[in-house]
Amino acid sequence: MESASPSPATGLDLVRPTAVDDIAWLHAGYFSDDTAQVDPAVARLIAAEQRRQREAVELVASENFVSRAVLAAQGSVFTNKTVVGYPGRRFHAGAEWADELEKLAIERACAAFGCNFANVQPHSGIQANLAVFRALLAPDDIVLSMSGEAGGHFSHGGTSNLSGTMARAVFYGVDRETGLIDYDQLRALARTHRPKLIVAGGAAYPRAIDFAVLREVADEVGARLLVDIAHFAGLVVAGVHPHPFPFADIVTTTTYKSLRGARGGLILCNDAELAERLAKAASPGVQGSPLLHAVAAKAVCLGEVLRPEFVSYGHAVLANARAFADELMAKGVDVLTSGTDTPLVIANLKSLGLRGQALVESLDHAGITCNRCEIPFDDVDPTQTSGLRFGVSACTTRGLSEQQLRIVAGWIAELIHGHAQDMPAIAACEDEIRSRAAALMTPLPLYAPNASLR
Ligand code: DSN
Repeated sequence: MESASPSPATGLDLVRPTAVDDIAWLHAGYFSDDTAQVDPAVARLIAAEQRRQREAVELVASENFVSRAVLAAQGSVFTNKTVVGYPGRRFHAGAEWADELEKLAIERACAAFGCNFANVQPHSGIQANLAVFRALLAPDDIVLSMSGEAGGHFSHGGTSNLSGTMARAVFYGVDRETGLIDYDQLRALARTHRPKLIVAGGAAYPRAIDFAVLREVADEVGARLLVDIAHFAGLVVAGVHPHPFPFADIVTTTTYKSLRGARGGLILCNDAELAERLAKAASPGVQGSPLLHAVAAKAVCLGEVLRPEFVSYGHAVLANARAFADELMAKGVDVLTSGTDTPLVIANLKSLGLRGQALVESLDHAGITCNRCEIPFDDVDPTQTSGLRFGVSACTTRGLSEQQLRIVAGWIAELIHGHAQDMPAIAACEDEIRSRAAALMTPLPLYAPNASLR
């Protein structure tokens, strides 16, 4: 008689409840404890940064305060998922929710910017610009971009950046008197150099750009037009700044400045063939797996910018920037172009003989954060500069009004003039302004101090 054969191994006999404590390679609380419980050293730094953000007048132009929902999406389990490729054509399996997520972010980006195609994968604005360069240019091609001292960005062909090796850059600038783009020079350079790509936008140009003129020049010389709207994307969405479409072939932006979202970049266009080239250039061209947690946060941000409150925000940012610029000028501080059409305000310290970097440090001591910036025709070492760049996107999110920004501009002017006059008690002045800044900012809305951000 044959013996009974053993039942096939299903593995189910191995199923048993397992506690984290039973897994030797996981520390206690691996799936449950937050940073404060697991890593007090990092938690202390997060708490300190949170306090700094609450108390300082945040005027760094490339910053903002994301919503709690964006912050939570950024910290979501999508950080665990790896995909390469695009929705419906991924290299890794298990991508169904990642696909849904990315499609949602794309749909919202297209709705926000009124375009047909959006790539939401770039890790940053620079990755977005590198993808455009990779898609359109060969190393011997000419790209015509705004110079850094005129307010352009180094990822538009600057020698310090990879983009500078991807094409030969020729730079246009601004008019010495008005500080506005010198469109005649731009046209003449385009005719001479026949660029394959013309780039507009940047990091420190405060005025609206004449996109129609750029389109005309691009058409005349057979170039594509890229507009990098990183600093004023939020104003475009809110309808308080001229729209780069339909003039631009491609628009790039970061998502964390006036757009008030997660850190990252977007590439936008209207042409299917171009969109496909840009997709390949973005991934695998210049990056691999997208940061899906950032894509999740971008999706939330792009949902927020479609809400009516965001239109109010755009109006408030522009009004605040203009009030801030007006007050600086009223208090004797030169402002480039005598105003702004964006969240940016650039102070020109040249006539006062001051250096931007020294003022950045002094203002930081005084609880007001900003950064130095080159100004057109600056002859000062770029690590020092004659300019200060301010942006009001972040403090507008916290609720600062035009009147309050005028007060802040007055404090800044006080400190600038103190330096210009070699005021002996400058440290006391910084301390005094710091306490005023904290008194102004601390009561304003921000994440609850005890919220689980750690
Ligand atoms: N591009 C840098 C800036 O404008 O500050 C970082 O976003």
